Amino acid sequence: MMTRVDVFEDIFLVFLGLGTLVGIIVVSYTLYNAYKYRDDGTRDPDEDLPTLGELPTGGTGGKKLFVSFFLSAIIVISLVLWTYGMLLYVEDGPDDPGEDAIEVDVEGFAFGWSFYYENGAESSNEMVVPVDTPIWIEVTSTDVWHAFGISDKRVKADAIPGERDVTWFTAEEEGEFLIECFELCGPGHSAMEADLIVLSEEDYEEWLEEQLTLTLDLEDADGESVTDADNVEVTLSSDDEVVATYTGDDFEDGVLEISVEQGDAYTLTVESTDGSFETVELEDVDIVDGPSETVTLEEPGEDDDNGDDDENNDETDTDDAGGDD
Ligand SMILES: [Cu+2]
Repeated sequence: MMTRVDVFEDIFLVFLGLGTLVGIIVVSYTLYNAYKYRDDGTRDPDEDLPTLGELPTGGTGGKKLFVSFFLSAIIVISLVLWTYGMLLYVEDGPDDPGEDAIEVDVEGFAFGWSFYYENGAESSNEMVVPVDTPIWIEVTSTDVWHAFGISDKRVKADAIPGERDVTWFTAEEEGEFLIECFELCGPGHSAMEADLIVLSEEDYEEWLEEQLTLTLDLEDADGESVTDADNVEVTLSSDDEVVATYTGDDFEDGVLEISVEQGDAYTLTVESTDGSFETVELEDVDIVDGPSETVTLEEPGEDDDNGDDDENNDETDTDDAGGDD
């Protein structure tokens, strides 16, 4: 499969090669004639030499002129057609949209980038993609004009509020590459960078799964970790429909890992099976970028005195700096 990098490399090499060739021919022919018609002091003073500004007349009917014009035309026209064909390929991408192609929505903001994946996962300032897979990106902005670019992959797309610029690229090797903003957008422009992280197919799947996993930690009223979760029942629901339930057995050392198929905002309920603590309900828990939550279990009755207090205490999102919309 031909990547964008291959296309632009080819165009560059062909133009460089032809330019060099034409340059060599023109300069050599000029030097040759300069030497051939040099003034070596043996000229007949009566010879009819042209004077400065005089146009040549007669001769071979402009044969040389015609040949050079014809050759130039062939070269220029074939270059235009060939380059145009290559750029059409860059526009359309490989087998649009391609079976295993991946779509990522890119959102620029002053001053950074957010990435949204098909299964609802999200990441900020790091774009994670699998190797050897066509990646289609849809780029937009939430505030002012930006331009999304990955020089290494020859990618550039406008990021304009209300508009979506679609383009693609394929990463041929694993590694980290620099994403930059290419539109002067404000005082933070030059630092408006993100990482393109290219992983193997398996590592990419694993990363996606991690994004859609919530780590739930329990602690008691004193802030001590609860390791014995036998009497705990956790319910995950979305739009009032129960997605999954977990019991004490699903905890490991007091920590529960909840994985979902689709990244979204979920409601999380932590209940006691024996009434030893108050039920805790967390609403709008975003499982999109590998968040973690710590839930404080209060003994029943305590709640009456400081009811408003614990609602705020319950939610500690350690992994989601700036991720809230
Ligand atoms: Cu910018």
